[in-house]
Amino acid sequence: MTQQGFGSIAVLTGAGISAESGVPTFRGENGLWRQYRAEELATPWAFQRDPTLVWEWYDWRRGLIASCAPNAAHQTLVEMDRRCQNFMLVTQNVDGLHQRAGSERVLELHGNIWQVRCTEENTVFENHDVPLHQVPPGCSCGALLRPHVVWFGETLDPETLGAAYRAVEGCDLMLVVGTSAVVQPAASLPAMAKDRGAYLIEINLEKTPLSAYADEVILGAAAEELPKLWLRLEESLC
Ligand code: BJW
Repeated sequence: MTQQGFGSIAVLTGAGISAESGVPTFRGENGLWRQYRAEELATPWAFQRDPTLVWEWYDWRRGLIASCAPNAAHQTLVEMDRRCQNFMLVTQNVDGLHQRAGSERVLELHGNIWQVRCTEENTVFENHDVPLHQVPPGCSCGALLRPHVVWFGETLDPETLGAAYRAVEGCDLMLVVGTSAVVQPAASLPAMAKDRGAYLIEINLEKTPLSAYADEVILGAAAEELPKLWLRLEESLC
C-alpha cells in the first residue's frame, strides 16, 4: 500500500458483510440461491405469478434480519463515516444493518427490505411489522404492496445509481467488502474506480472476478479483517 493520504473513500458492500450477523448470503454453500430459485422469488414475473409466495419469502427473511445485529465490520464503517470528510458507503444489501449500526452516508442500490411500495401509485412506506399482519400486504388504495427492493430485470433508482457513480469516480480509495461481484451494475463500480486511479482493496472469504483488478485482496471474514484494515489505514486517511 502506498503511504500517500487518502482524501476520499468509497466502499461497496455485499451480503458477505452481514454474514457474521447471521444474515444468509445469496450465493455460495449456505446461500439463499442453494435453497430457492432466484427467478421464482426475486423477479417482477415471480411476483406477478405468485405474490403470496414471494411475500412469504420476504416475511421469513424480515423475521430473520430483525433478530440479527450489526457486527464489527458494520461498526468499522460507521467510524470511517464519522472520521472522513469525503466518504460514501454504497451497499447492495437490503437488510438496513448499516443504518442500524449508525452509518449516515449510505446509498442502497437494491432498496430496503423494511420499505414497501404500492404497485399502483408507487408510494413508498416504511413497514417494520414482523411478521406481516397480512400476506400479501395491501395498500389503503386497494392495490398490492410489494417489497421496495430491486429484482433481477428491474432498473436501479437512477438518482441512487448516479450518486454511486459520482462517489466511485471521485474516490482515491475504494474498499469492496463481501460481494461476489457478479450482479450488475454494482459489480462494475470497483473497476470504474480503479480505472480512474483509485487504490482498490477487496475483502472476501474467497477470490472473485474483481480480485484480478484489486491492488490488495484480503482473504478473510469481514468482521475480523475490516477492523484490522481500518487500524492500518487510519493514519493515512483524509
Ligand atoms: C464474505 C463473508 C464474510 C461470505 N466476510 N466475505 C450486464 C451483464 C450481464 C447481466 C446483466 C447486466 N446488466 C444487468 C444484468 C442482469 C442482472 C445481472 O447482473 N445478472 C447477473 C447475475 C448476470 N442485473 C439486473 O437485473 C439489475 N438490473 C439492471 O441492471 O437493470 C438494467 C438491465 C436489466 C436487464 C438487462 C440489462 C440491463 C438488478 C439487479 C438486482 C439484484 N437484486 C438482488 C435481490 C435484492 C432484493 C433481495 O434481497 O431480495 O440483490 S439479487 C442479490 O444479488 C441481491 C444482492 O444485493 C446481489 C449481489 O449479491 P452479493 O451481495 O454479492 O451476495 P453474494 O451472496 O452473491 O456474495 C456474497 C459474497 O460474500 C461471496 O463472495 C462470499 O465469498 C462473501 N462472504 N461471508 C467476507 N464473513
